Amino acid sequence: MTLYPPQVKNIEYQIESLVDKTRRYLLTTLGRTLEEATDQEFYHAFSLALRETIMINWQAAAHTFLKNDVRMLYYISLEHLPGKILSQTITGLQKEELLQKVMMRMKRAYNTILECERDPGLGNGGLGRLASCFLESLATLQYPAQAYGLRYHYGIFEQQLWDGEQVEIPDCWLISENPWQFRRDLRRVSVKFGGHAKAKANVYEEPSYDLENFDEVWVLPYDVPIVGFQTKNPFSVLTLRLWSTKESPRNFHLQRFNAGRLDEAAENTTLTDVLYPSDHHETGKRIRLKQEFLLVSASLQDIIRHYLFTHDNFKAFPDKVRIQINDTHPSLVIPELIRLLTHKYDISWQKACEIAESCTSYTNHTILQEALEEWDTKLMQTQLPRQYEIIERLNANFCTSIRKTYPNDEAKVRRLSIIQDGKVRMAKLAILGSHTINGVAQLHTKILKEDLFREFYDLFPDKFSSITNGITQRRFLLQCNPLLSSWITKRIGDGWITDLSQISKLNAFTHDAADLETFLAIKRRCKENLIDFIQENCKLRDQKGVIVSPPPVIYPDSLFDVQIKRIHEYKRQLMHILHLIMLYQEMKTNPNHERIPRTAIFAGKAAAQYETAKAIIRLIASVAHKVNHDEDVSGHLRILFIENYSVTKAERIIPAAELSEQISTAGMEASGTGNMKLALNGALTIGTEDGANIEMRRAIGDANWPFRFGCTADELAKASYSPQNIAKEHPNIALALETLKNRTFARNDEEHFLFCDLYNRLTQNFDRYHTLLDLPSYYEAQKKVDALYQDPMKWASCAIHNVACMGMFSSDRAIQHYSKDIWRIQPCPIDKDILDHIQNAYGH
Ligand code: 26V
Repeated sequence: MTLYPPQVKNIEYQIESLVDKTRRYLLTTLGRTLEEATDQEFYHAFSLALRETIMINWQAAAHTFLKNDVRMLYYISLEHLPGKILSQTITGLQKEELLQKVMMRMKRAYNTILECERDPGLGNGGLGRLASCFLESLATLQYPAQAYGLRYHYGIFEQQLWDGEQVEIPDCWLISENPWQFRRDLRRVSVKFGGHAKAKANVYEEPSYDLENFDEVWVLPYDVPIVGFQTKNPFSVLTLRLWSTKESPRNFHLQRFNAGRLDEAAENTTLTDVLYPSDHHETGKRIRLKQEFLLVSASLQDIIRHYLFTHDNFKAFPDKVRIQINDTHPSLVIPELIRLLTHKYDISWQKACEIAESCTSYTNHTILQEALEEWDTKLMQTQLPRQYEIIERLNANFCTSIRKTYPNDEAKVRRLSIIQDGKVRMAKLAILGSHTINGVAQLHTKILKEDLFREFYDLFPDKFSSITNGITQRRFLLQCNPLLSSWITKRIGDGWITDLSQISKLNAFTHDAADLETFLAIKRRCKENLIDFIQENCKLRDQKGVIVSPPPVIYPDSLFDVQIKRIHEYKRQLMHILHLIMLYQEMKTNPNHERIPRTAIFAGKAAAQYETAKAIIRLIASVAHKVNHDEDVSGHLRILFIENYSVTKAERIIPAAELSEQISTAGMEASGTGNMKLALNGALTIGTEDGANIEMRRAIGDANWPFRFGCTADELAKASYSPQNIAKEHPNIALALETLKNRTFARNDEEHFLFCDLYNRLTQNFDRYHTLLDLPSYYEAQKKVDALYQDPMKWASCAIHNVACMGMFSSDRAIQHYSKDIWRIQPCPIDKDILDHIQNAYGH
């Protein structure tokens, strides 16, 4: 009997079957009856029941990759932000309606149950979310791939605002048992730290290193299923394998404990405890280095084990394995792979270097100097003596080759050297050791080639490539915005879900009044939904964190002006709030003003030690407090800061956004991906010429990109300006700046001190973010926002046009580009015989 295409059992049967399974899991796994089960327990049992649906395809996909002996992609990343796994699974299976019926029958509220899952906050921001969009696209496009990461016990902190001050609360996402993780005891590996590297010769008489007196750590993987969207083929399921040192009792050092060295005793059990704030400057973090190596070493052992399952030598290894290094964090893959090949598998140094280069490629995600990773040589020598020896040797050979090409230019050798001033420069290691380095938007890649890594580009021009980021339209339109999605599908069919280029067909619907009105009505509904969410979930806290007051009343007719992203000086939330102060003053001084009503919505976390970013949050909160309590502007201006931004919060806010703030200093935002998510949901962008904004503008066309402002990166490179002159020429800017000093918003001495510091950063010292230089043109662009918003039909037409031009910003396009040009991998749909076989043996 062939079960493919899957038997379409009638809906009623499917509902009953899930109801049945959920009940059974409630009883057999949780020991509860349906009537007494809490929502959390119900969520758990329901997830276990739904999980059954994907297990067969998960196994079948893995077996298919093995049977076909395909080239596999391994995406290694210290960060992953997948969002809720249950919602992703439901979207992939396209079972939303059915599952709503199941829950209705079991008397549970669908959204409440979905909310029970905690977001795995295993990342800081853009880089982690990109990894998750990519994995979802890889699964949907049925590529043979697997991702690796760490299972941090505490993900990114939970952010609360206590009377405007960010407070970090530990993120205990594992507090209830997680039904979407599979502990794989069989795949446990050991990773070695410290000790002494003892040189010995390998079979080629080359140096290789034994390790003595090392510290051994056991690492256990937990697998998370990532379900691809079901197309004409059976849906694929890929694995996100997360390593943990927590659950291996052998990692605890009893001898150290008995000697009273408690911290040391527990160090290895706690290695994967916390996510580091990689978006903030940090030096000399021993545990972070151990985390990076742990991820690299465990993943490589796993990759090699997988390869050796179907091979008995390494000849085919460079053909079968592709490893993507997500930023430099996993770049120790290069020395560790060389070490394993030369030491454990008797491959010559030369050959091992070639294999490592063929297999690895590296994505750079930031050009900020202070963000480039470097490790103290001493620390690396102590923790990873063998890998350090290999890096030294790689570097020595590299320096020799530079000297050959550029004799008598020792300064150049120093600049290119991987080891410089007692530090290992990880980006240089990644460029040298891998076959491709890519930037994440065109401008970003240009800066990499012409500026940051210019001398590497001179040496290896063919290694550089540009692939603009993308986002998955399944999560960030289909799933989060059902109203807009179904309107789009009604208009152009559902092809856009798996081929976003088809969204261009929407261009035919930018003129008809009925369409424009429908679009406006949908946006309005989305805004009302967000207002309901805010009223319910965004109550304000006092200085002790106690909830004391409801959020302000928000008017659905006002323009929803949204800036949602990490708080960083280069992203210029400070410029945004200065503009709101200017608006406030304008409204106060001129009661007959004609400014449109606005609701400004901020969300985003500041790194815990990033004082300036925290001061910016404080300023936003204080301005919000004053403005929201001022009767004179009520109905015209509201300012909100939504706590604890996350993937799930993004899904709530994005559909309601009308104006998307993408206002970074030109040249500083590598790409941005929130810009794409907001535009895809019908927000218009007010933006600088930075990152992917530039490509979005080109795709959309200048006529429908009306709010461009600010200096370009080239202009900024030459710019010099005097903040004092800007203040003189623009009295409204001067007045807004004054409020930072004159206690207009500061509610106590501490705030006064912090806001004065912000004032000084903008005016006294050289502001590397050029905030005041761009403020006048930002102000003018915001005036254009007002003008266009007063003509809703025109606004709607422009917004639909923006949505229609977002086709190329799907992560499907990005993944196809990586697959073709960097990884050279082919899709590998599930083998029907394998699927049948597993289904016959295990299906019902
Ligand atoms: C790191 C650091 C560390 C030192 C202090 C300043 C600083 C600022 C930023 C970062 C960024 C860390 C890497 C990252 O998340 N990059 C983001 O990657 C996204 C995906 O490619 C991209 O869309 C964002 O523009 C980029 O900021």
